[in-house]
Amino acid sequence: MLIKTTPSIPSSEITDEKHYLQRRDFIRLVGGAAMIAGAAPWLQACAGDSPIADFAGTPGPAVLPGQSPISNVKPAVITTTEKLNSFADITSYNNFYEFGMGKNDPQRHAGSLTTSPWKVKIDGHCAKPADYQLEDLIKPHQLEERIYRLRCVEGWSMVIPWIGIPLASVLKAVEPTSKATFVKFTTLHRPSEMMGQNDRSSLAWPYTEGLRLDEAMNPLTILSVGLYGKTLMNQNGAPIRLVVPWKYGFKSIKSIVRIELVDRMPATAWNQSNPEEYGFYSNVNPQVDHPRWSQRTERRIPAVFKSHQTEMFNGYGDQVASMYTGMDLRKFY
Ligand SMILES: Nc1nc2c(c(=O)[nH]1)N[C@H]1C(S)=C(S)[C@@H](COP(=O)(O)O)O[C@H]1N2
Ligand SMILES: [Mo]
Repeated sequence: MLIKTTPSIPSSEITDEKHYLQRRDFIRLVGGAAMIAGAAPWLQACAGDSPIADFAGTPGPAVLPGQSPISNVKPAVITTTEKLNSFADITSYNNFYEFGMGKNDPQRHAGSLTTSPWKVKIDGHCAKPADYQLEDLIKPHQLEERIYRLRCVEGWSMVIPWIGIPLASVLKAVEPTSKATFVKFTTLHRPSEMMGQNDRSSLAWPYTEGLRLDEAMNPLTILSVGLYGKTLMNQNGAPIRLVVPWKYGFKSIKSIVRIELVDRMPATAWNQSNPEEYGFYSNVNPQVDHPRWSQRTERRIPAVFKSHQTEMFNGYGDQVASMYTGMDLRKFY
């Protein structure tokens, strides 16, 4: 599948906030035109194939300790015109059990994690397995901004302007063989810096996740290295994490050190810890309640009440539903 592009806008037109807002309007118009043509209306980038020099994604607050600015980002693929969550929301209300189970624990404790140098091993059923330094993994690929909803299985959600690269480009570079049918992801295991990993009662460490190969290759699936124009804060999964916007948030594994092409469905952290409540697929689905709560609605942070209707596939059905034909949407997977 291709992400459709339209002619590029000179960077001179998009560097300040006023023009940035105009660009958002432009994207909406492009979306309307594409709908008439029958293409996926919302999966539209407004840059050409070449990066826009110095564009860094949606402007955020000044660079904080531990962050670096990002440039040469392909402007947003707009999937939603909903209001973005603030940088403060996105970096203070987190799930990252390696740093504790409270929502504010990751912000308070994740600073202890050393994220540079960082290596990512990509191996398993592929012709060109590699041990990458993070920079070498990212460099050959075009950074893009992706504004996605994130829906946690707990019933809260946010809208986040991620910066990342398509996982498909990274996997193609290692040339998966015909045996590769699933992809397994593993988080760093370093109890000396991730104090939650000393707590054996929460999850089996290191945290692992998995996707079917076609899910991993879907153009919506990205490896994110930043948001709001800067590198990720540790609490969001620095320096590199998965983002799979049509699945519950726990599939979007943080601080990845290994990506393995495998030939069977891998064990995954939440499914292992409680298979009755957390499936492998875990596609966002308002029709299938969690055993302990409804999934019909969600609380959009920072709201206190559940006032948003949860959408099938988190609203990304146009792009992903065809991967699940034959699956009964009323069932738990
Ligand atoms: N390694 C690791 N990855 C993780 C988690 C975790 O505890 N450990 N929590 C998951 C859950 S439940 C959610 S909702 C998202 C939250 O991402 P955010 O904190 O960046 O919003 O990260 C996911 N990735
Ligand atoms: Mo979550």
